[in-house]
Amino acid sequence: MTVVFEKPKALSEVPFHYCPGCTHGIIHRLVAEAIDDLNIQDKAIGVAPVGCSVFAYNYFACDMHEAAHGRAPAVATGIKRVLPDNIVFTYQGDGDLASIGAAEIVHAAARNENITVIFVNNAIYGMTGGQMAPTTLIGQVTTTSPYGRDPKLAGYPIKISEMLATLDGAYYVERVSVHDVKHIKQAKKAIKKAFENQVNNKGFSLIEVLSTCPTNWGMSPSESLDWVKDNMIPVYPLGVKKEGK
Ligand SMILES: Cc1ncc(C[n+]2csc(CCOP(=O)(O)OP(=O)(O)O)c2C)c(N)n1
Ligand code: SF4
Repeated sequence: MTVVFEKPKALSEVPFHYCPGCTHGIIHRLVAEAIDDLNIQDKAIGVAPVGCSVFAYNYFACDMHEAAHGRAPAVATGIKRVLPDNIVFTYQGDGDLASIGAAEIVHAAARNENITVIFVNNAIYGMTGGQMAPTTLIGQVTTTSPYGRDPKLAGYPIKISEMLATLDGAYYVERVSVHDVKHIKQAKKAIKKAFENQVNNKGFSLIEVLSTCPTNWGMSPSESLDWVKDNMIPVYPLGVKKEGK
């Protein structure tokens, strides 16, 4: 019988703990498929964050290192500099990367560290119960913005990809989404390219992936996919923000 679908080798035999409809699982799969396609499982080292993806170290079948809140790019920098022949990636949520870790990501990009960053933007702090994140949309209701995010009080959403694309050091920055099959395929290409760049010593690559949090958005899985399409993409337009120096 022809095998038409199988689990990537770079994913462990461990069931995900993610909520139904959460697209963290799809993004994990795309990362693992990229590792398989490039045949780099033996030399891949991932850095896991805080947030719902904290257990990434259980899911990726490669060496993994845990980092404190936001510090994954700094930890990845250290690992890559000591082990330059390894392929080092971080997997971080928006609370992790755009809030407490804002300095780490800016400076890793500015230094053109030869690492791959997977930035999962679900516009909310998922794990801790749905508080406002730097990426929360204007008017979006969260547990800490019960009347909707008001820019007068809480500022505007931070467009990390556009911001990093202004840095001379950043090599490749692209925003993708996983709300439907067409976009999942595009996301797969971008994630693979971000790893390929590191293999080819091109430098810092970051893929921002628009993701869902049905639990804290208070929506069904299918409503949350529509919400990404209708509400997030207009604020966070997809596409390559920077490629090459
Ligand atoms: C130093 C530190 N401060 C705060 C926390 C609490 N904390 C854990 S996860 C999290 C938010 C994570 O949100 P995000 O990165 O968006 O990931 P998601 O859960 O949405 O995937 C926070 C604030 C922590 N673990 N460590
Ligand atoms: S709380 Fe949100 S981000 Fe976390 S696993 Fe559930 S749906 Fe995903």
